[in-house]
Amino acid sequence: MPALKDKKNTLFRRWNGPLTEDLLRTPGNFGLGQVPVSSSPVATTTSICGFCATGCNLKIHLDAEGNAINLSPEGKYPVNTGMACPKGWESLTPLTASDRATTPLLNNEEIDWTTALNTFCDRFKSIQKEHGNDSVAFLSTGQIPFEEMAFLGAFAKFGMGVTHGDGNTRQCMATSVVAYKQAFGFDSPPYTYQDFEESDVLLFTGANPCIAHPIMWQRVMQNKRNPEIIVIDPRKTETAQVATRHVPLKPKGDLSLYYALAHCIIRDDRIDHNFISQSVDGYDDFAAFVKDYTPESVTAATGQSVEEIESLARTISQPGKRISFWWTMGVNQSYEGVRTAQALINLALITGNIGKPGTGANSITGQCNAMGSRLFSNTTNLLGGHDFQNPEHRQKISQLLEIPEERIPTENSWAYDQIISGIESGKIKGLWIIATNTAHSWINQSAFTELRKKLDFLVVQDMYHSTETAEIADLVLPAAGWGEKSGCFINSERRIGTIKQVRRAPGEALSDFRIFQALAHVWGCGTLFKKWTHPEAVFQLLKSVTKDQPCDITGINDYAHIDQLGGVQWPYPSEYSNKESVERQRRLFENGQFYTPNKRANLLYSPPAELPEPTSDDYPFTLLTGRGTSSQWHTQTRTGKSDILKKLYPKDVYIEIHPADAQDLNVKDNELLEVTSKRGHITARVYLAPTVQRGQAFLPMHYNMINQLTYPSFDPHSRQPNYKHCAIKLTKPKQ
Ligand SMILES: Nc1nc2c(c(=O)[nH]1)N[C@H]1C(S)=C(S)[C@@H](COP(=O)(O)OP(=O)(O)OC[C@H]3O[C@@H](n4cnc5c(=O)[nH]c(N)nc54)[C@H](O)[C@@H]3O)O[C@H]1N2
Ligand SMILES: Nc1nc2c(c(=O)[nH]1)N[C@H]1C(S)=C(S)[C@@H](COP(=O)(O)OP(=O)(O)OC[C@H]3O[C@@H](n4cnc5c(=O)[nH]c(N)nc54)[C@H](O)[C@@H]3O)O[C@H]1N2
Ligand code: SF4
Ligand SMILES: [Mo]
Repeated sequence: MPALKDKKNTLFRRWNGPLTEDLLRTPGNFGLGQVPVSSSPVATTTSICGFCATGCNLKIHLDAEGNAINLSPEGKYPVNTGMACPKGWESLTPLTASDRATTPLLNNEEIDWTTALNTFCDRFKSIQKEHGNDSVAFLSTGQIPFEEMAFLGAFAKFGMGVTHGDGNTRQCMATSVVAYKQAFGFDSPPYTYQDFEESDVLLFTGANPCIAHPIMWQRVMQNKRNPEIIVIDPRKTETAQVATRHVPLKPKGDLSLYYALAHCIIRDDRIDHNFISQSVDGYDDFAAFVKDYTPESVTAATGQSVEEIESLARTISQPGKRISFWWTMGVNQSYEGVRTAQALINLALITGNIGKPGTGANSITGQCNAMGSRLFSNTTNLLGGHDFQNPEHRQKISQLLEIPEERIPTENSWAYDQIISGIESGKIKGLWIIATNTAHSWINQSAFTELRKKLDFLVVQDMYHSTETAEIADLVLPAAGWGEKSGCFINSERRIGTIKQVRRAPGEALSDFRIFQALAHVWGCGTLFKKWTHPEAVFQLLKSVTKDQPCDITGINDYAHIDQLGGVQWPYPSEYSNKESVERQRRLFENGQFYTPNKRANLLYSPPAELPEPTSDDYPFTLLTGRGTSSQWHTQTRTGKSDILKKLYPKDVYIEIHPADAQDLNVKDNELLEVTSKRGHITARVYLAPTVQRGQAFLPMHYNMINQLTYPSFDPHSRQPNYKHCAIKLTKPKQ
C-alpha cells in the first residue's frame, strides 16, 4: 500500500520529531486494518468491557499476531465472576463494521492526516483569533479511557486556551456528582458491589438494572440473605417484575415520597441517633422541614396510598437490618434530580445506613468510564477532582504536570446546555465533539440540528463516519475504538481496571490518545505534553495529582499492578502498598467521617418544584424514555452493528402503552401511532404493555428521532437534562 508509505513520509516531515516516529511505530494505531485470521488462540489477555459502568472483565483470546479472535468473561474478577451480558459477549463485532471511519473526512471528502490536523488547527485558531478563545468549545465523553479524557481536557484547556468543555456525562451523572459533593464533600459513590449481596433491603429507584446493568443484577441474585427488593418506578420494569415489591410511582413523585418517608421515620423515632449526632449536620432543620410531608399530603403527588407509604417507611428503617438505596436515571435525569438524589442520601444518613456492609446511598453510573470522566476529564473539575477556582489546586496541578499556572482556567466552564445555548446566541462558533453522538442523544434534538448551521466549524471524532453527528460535521477524525487501544476505566464502585489493545484500528484510524497528541504538536503546544508519551505515562501523571485527594491512588504502581490486584477501587493511597493485603471490596465512610471540612455529612432539601411540562387536554400523555433492552447501547452506533444483538430487539422504534389506552385510541399491537410533543413528532409501532400505567407512554432512547420530542428543562444545581418527563399526544396516522 504505497499511499501509506507516502503519508508516513509527509507526516514525518510535518511533525518532524520523536512523537511522529513513535506514532507511526505504535502497532495498530496506524495499521492497515488487516487482521490476520487464525483459528486457535495462543495467548489470553484481559480487558474491561467498553459498554456499561458495571465494568465486567473479559478474557480476550489472541492469535499469534496478538489479535483478538474471541472472548469470554473472566471468572476470577470480583465484579462479574465469570458473567457477561450480550453486549459484552459481542464487544469485538462493532470493530469490523463497514462504516468505520478509516480516513479523515473534510466536507465528506477523504483527506490525509496532515491536512486534517492542519485544518483543525487553522480553522479553530482563526475562529479564536476573531471571536476570542472562548468561542471554541468541546464536548467529551464517559466512554474513552481516562488517560485520553485527561489529554483532551488538558490539551483543549491548557493548550488551545478553550474555556468551555463538557461531556455526555452531563446527560447522565451530573446530578449524582453535585448531590454527593454537597452532601459528602466529594463526588464519592460509597459502595462496593459486595453490598448487593450483603443487604437485607435493597431499594432501587429510577433504575432498571435487569436491562441496564445486568451483571450488577446477577450480584443481587447472589444475595443469600433473602432480601426484600423494592423497585420504585412508574413502570413495572423487568426489574420491578422480579422484585419483592413494586411501587408504581407517579412520574416525578419521588421527592414528595422520600420526604414523606423521612417524615414517618422521624415521627416514629426510627432514626439512628448515634450516627446522626456523630456524623450528620442539619438534622433539626431537616426534621422541621419534613414535618409537613405527611403521607396524606403526598398521596396525590406520588399516586401511593397512606398505607403503602407507611409500610415502605417501616421497611426501610428496620433496626438492625442492612438497608441500601440505589438510583440511576429515573432520579438523575430530572429538573429536580439533585434534591431527589439528596432525599435518598438523607434517608440513608438518618437511618445510619452508610459505611457498613449492605448499606449506602448508591448512585449507579452509566457509561464504562463515566466515573473516570468525573475525576479526570478536566471539564467540571480540574484534573483529579480539583477545583478550577481554587488557587492552591491550580498551583498543585501546575507543579505536578509542569503546566504554567497562567494556562489553567480560573473559572468553571459552561455546562452542555450552556454550550448549546452559546451556539444559539452566536458566542460559540467552533465545536469539537469526541465520542458522543449529540445529534441523537441531546435533549430537543431538532434544535441541535438547526443550531449546527450557526457553527462555523464542527469537528467530530468518532469510530464511525455514519453517526448522526458525524454526518453533519465539517471535519471527521477517524478514531480507534475499545479493543484497539489501551488505558483505564473506572466502574461504578470506583474500581479502576485496564483495557488492552487487541486489534488494529482499521485504515488510518488513530487512537484518541494519538489524535490529541498529534493535534497538540501541530497546534504548537506539544512541549507542554512532552511527558504525555503514551497512556501509561499519563496514568502516572494523573496518579500523582490524586495525592491527598479522597480519590488518592498513589499506591498503585502501574497497569500490571492493577491487573494483578483484580482492579483497584479508589482510594488506594501510597501507604496501602506496604500493607500485607488490601480488601478487594471496599466501601467508603466506615469510620463515619465524610470529606466535608468538618467531616460531617449534610442533609440537603428543598420543596418539590413544578413540573416543567405538565400534561394538558391537547397533550394528555406523559412520555418516559430510557433503555429498551440489554442488547441496545444508546444511539446504537456499536450495538447496531451486531447481527446477533439485532435479533434481540425490535427493528423499528416502538412505543409502550397500556392496553386500555390502546383500546381508547383504537390501535392494536404493532400498529403505527403518531407521537407528538410541542417540539416534534415521530411515528412508532404500538407495543402493548400492561407494565406502563394508563396515561403514560415509554419510548426507548435507542431510536434516532426520540429526542425530537423531549422537553429541554434542566436541574438548576447540576444542569442535567430532564429526559424522563414531557407531555405528548398519541394519534392514529391519517390513512
Ligand atoms: N443495555 C443498555 N445498558 C445500559 C445503557 C444502554 O444504553 N443500554 N446505558 C448505560 C447508561 S449511560 C446509563 S446512564 C444507564 C441507565 O440505566 P437506568 O437508569 O437503569 O435506565 P433507564 O431506562 O434510562 O431509566 C431507569 C428507569 O427510570 C424510570 N423512571 C422514569 N421516570 C421516573 C421517575 O419520575 N421516578 C422514578 N423513580 N423512576 C422513573 C424509567 O421508567 C426507567 O425504568 O444504563 C447503562 N446501561
Ligand atoms: N431521551 C433520552 N435521551 C437520552 C437518555 C435517555 O434516557 N433518554 N440518556 C442519556 C444518557 S444517560 C447518555 S449517557 C447519553 C448517551 O449518548 P451518546 O454519548 O451520544 O451515545 P453513544 O451512542 O454511546 O455515543 C458514543 C459515540 O462515541 C463513539 N465512540 C465509541 N467509542 C469511541 C472511541 O473510543 N473513540 C471515539 N472517538 N468515539 C467512540 C460511538 O460510535 C458513538 O457515536 O444519552 C442521553 N440521552
Ligand atoms: S453488564 Fe455492562 S460491563 Fe458487563 S458485559 Fe454487560 S455491558 Fe459489559
Ligand atoms: Mo448515561
